[in-house]
Amino acid sequence: MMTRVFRSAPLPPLPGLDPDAARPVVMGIVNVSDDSFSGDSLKGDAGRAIQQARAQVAAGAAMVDLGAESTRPGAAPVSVQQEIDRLLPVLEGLRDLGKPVSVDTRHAATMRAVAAAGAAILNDISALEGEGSLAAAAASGLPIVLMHMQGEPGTMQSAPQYDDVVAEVLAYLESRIAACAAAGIARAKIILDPGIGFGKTVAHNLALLRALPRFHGLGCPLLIGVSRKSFIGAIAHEPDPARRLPGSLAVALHAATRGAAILRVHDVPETVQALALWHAISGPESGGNPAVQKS
Ligand code: 9MG
Repeated sequence: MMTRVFRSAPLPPLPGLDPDAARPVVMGIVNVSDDSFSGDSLKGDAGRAIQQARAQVAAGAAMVDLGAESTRPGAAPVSVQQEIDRLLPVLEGLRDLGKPVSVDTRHAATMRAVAAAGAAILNDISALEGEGSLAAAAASGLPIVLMHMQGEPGTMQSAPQYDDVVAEVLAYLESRIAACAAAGIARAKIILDPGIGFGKTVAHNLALLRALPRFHGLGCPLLIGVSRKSFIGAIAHEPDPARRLPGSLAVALHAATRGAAILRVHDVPETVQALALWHAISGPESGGNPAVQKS
């Protein structure tokens, strides 16, 4: 019998985080954009964002991801200055959080500003393809999330097309790791994300989720974001993103079983509880390694 081990590479060292944790860690989403697909926008209210991040950590989030630009198709554009103006007061208010604060941005100027203000991770849905982003990220010295996206947020869902979605996303991420290496960013600083829902049909998303073990071959930990996304709504016939928690948990546990290191979620306490049960049943104490599957 062949044993395939689906194991994530260790996370980059981050304050308050065990890089070899036996279960995925939860990244809580804190949205300070004007709108968001999931209905969780705090509309630039720094006080509420700080409160929400603290509540997420109290509920078991190992880190939070702060974003000020909506990626919802049709969302109003935000200038780089507006983005920085929304992010900095929140980062300032979270200096004593005790957990890493990731910032979701595609802009080099924002990367520089948030790195100076205490961000611990840069999460870029455009995988540092923006002008100056590779250099800004390298200069920050911070761990980076490189995500795959086909097209631009405004139009990415109009007609996504691939010959082989898994092969193409793998090749793209490998090419961005190489671009990072050329810019002086070591593989050990990189976290990879196949970009579920970013320029993908339902079938593309499902193919990528089935193929998650193949992404470990790239030698970096995996971040998976599926929380409340529209493919869950499409499969579950649930148009309201706020009512997609059951489907989000099902997919999160699928990703956990396949070695995801970070799960980016809206519903922190619920995901933490689901993972605790998953871990109690299948974790190392059970005699079975959750990251090992027999075939
Ligand atoms: C900002 N953002 C929204 N969805 C995301 C996802 O799935 N992954 C990452 N890395 N960022 C996301």
